[in-house]
Amino acid sequence: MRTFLTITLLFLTCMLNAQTAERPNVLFIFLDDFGWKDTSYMGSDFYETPNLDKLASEGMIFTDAYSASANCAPARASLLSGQYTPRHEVYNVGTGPRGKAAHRRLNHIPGTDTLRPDIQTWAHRIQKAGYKTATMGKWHLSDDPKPYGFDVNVGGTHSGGPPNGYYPPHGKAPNLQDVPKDEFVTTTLSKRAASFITENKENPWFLYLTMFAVHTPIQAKKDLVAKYEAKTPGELHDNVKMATMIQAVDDGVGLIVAKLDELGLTKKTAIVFFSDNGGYGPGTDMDPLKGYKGTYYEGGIREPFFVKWPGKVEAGTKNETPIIGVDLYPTFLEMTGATADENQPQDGVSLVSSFKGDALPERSIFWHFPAYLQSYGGAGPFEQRDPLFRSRPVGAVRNGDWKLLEFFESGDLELYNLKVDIGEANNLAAENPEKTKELLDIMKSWRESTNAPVPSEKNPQFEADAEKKAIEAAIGKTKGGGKKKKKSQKKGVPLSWLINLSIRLSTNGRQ
Ligand SMILES: [Ca+2]
Repeated sequence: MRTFLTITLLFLTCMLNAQTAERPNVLFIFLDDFGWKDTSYMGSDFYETPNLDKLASEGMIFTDAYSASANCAPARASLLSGQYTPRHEVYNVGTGPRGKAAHRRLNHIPGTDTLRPDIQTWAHRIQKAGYKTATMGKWHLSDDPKPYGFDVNVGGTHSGGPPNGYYPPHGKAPNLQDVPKDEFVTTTLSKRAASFITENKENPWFLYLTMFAVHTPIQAKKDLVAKYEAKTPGELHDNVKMATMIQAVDDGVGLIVAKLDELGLTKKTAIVFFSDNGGYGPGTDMDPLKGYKGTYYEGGIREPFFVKWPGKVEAGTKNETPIIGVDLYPTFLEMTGATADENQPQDGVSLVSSFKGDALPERSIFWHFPAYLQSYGGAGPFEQRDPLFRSRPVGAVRNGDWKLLEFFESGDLELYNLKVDIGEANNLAAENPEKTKELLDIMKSWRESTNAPVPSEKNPQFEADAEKKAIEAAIGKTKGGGKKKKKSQKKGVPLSWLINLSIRLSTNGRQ
């Protein structure tokens, strides 16, 4: 009997060791405000990303990967919790109303600016499974990321970025002291990442490399400026400062990849690449996608995404399945052999089967933004619904090739078939009422199931005439030209956009 028990125990230990040996290290490169076309492999004609291009070619590229939100904090709260916005209630950056009060028709839903500490993040679960966990760069969800499952924190605070931009001093940002005075923070974070990997080469690790790049300030890495000033501008991209910021990311990735090679960890390390929301409108361009950071058109939420996982993901593969930020929670758990907290709702599905080429179960994916985001100025207003706001309160759903947006101020609906209209130019809501109703019903029942609050209280400070005048003034400015225009703006303001806007303005203040 004793012999039998010993053999059984030995067998179980071997099984466990085999499983542990298979568990990959995970390097999760998460950029800030990095657009869908901002790498060479996705089609930039000006930015240079040879290291990212190589990694992408060694794994699977997802073409229809979405953030769960069009701006920073809610996207990150969804990423870390695996939950859509109505569950964690981080709806916007800050809880105050954004944009002019006289132009907002409804009271927004403030939500919270802090990820609830009782939410178990994937970092908690992965840490519990025996991994050493680190976050390096932007955190944005509380004062200190460490209670959210991280052993190591470099630079993470509640703030959206380091206090003085990309060059030091970095104020009180943890572990970003003693930085050489001319060192770009992207480089500093990459070096810290390489050190962390070296220190943990004998044990499994998960590194959340949440770069500050390429969020504003759009600030050049000085030693790269001359190179891009001498380069012929692209049709799509031509921003020299942005190009230097992107190369800094790519050079940093190169440095980390070289360290993995040197330590013999390349085959044991999975690399996942993603961004928190669309590119910054005045700085880059997602053409042919409409919109940019802050809008719920594709340019604001569709992101570059790839996974390289040696031995598990076939190199040179592409996947067109729609996936979304909340999927990464169960994905990371499955990759690392960590377990879920059964009592915590999860909105995503694990992508590991799709990494092998299997189809995911059919489903819809959702966005819920019951708030306002004011316009930038400097970017094309016709990539927004009106020139005053990148987004007014809106809900959206994607199901198969179809996407529906519902604007809560007016009840207006926009239906697009992304397969034939990736630029969301032709609103089919009136033409296809059956599909519109089908998607609206799906979205409404999802909202019920997540207790999603829909703004309905009128804003007493709203002034219909002030709004109308501001819109007309903004359109006038656009017609007059002025600033250098992006590729999509060079086409001019589409007549259909002006007609739709004037129809909507004529119903001003009715609701
Ligand atoms: Ca962002």
